[in-house]
Amino acid sequence: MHGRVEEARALIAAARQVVVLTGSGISAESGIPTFRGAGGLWKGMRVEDFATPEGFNRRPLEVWNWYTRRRAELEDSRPNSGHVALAEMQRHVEARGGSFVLATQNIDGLHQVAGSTGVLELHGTLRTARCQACPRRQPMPAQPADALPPCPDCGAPLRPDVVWFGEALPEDVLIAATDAASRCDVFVSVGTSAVVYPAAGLVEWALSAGAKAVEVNLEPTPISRLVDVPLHGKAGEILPQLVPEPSQ
Ligand code: BJW
Ligand code: ZN
Repeated sequence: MHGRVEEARALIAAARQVVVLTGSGISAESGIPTFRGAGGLWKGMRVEDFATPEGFNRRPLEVWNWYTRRRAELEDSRPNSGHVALAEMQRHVEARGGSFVLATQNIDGLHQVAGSTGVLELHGTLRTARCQACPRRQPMPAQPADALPPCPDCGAPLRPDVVWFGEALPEDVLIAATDAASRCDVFVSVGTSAVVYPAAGLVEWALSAGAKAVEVNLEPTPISRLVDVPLHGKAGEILPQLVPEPSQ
């Protein structure tokens, strides 16, 4: 494992363009549950009820309040050493004139709190709600509601500003992530089961453009056999070891 960590660090230290894709595993050490697997957010729940537009249309208030509860839990969450390492990695790559793009499937905003900039939020954000009818966005409340709040501009009901199954990802964000993946030298996948598309396809864009790929995940995933350097362990322990030394 040690040698493989060195190998990954050397790839990142030499890269001109680095793309990192993160998933819920990077926030697990901040106390935010992942989705799948034992102890996951969806354990005992039907995904179709809470993560699809149909589920929201069937039981809007129940889904809305599931998100207000998650918003409230975020108040006590802080970035962990994995988030901090990625912010440092960005500063390092940019300081030597390279480009660094961080695309995340997470809606918790912890990368930005840790200091990452230009983060591409592929699945939206828990920090805002949006109107179902007009462009209005406003802070997502952390208190449960008795009725779905109306949009102050047009009166239509608000919804969480996230991307559910069957919905398109924000077009500009997806284009930016795909472009960056297709141009990078090194692609790093962190804390994701790599099963949800189109995010899970970004590594394939990178590999087919000739990039080297690194995976940091607690357990093997469908992309483990595709990547050059699979690293299995906690993101909060491995990522700090991948940040190049200041002189590198
Ligand atoms: C650690 C760790 C530690 C733990 N350190 N690691 C058939 C084939 C292909 C695609 C499809 C298909 N049928 C349908 C589709 C499309 C569908 C899809 O991909 N489905 C698959 C599941 C089959 N995709 C979509 O619908 C997307 N939209 C789309 O395709 O639109 C097309 C379209 C175009 C034009 C018009 C209309 C439509 C949208 C996907 C949206 C996903 N949304 C969610 C919910 C967001 C809001 C919320 O948070 O509530 O996003 S679902 C959920 O999964 C969430 C996550 O971002 C996403 C990914 O999960 P993630 O982050 O990977 O979490 P886990 O739990 O799965 O994995 C965590 C990993 O971390 C594990 O491996 C652990 O081991 C590891 N770990 N601790 C390191 N300390
Ligand atoms: Zn509105």
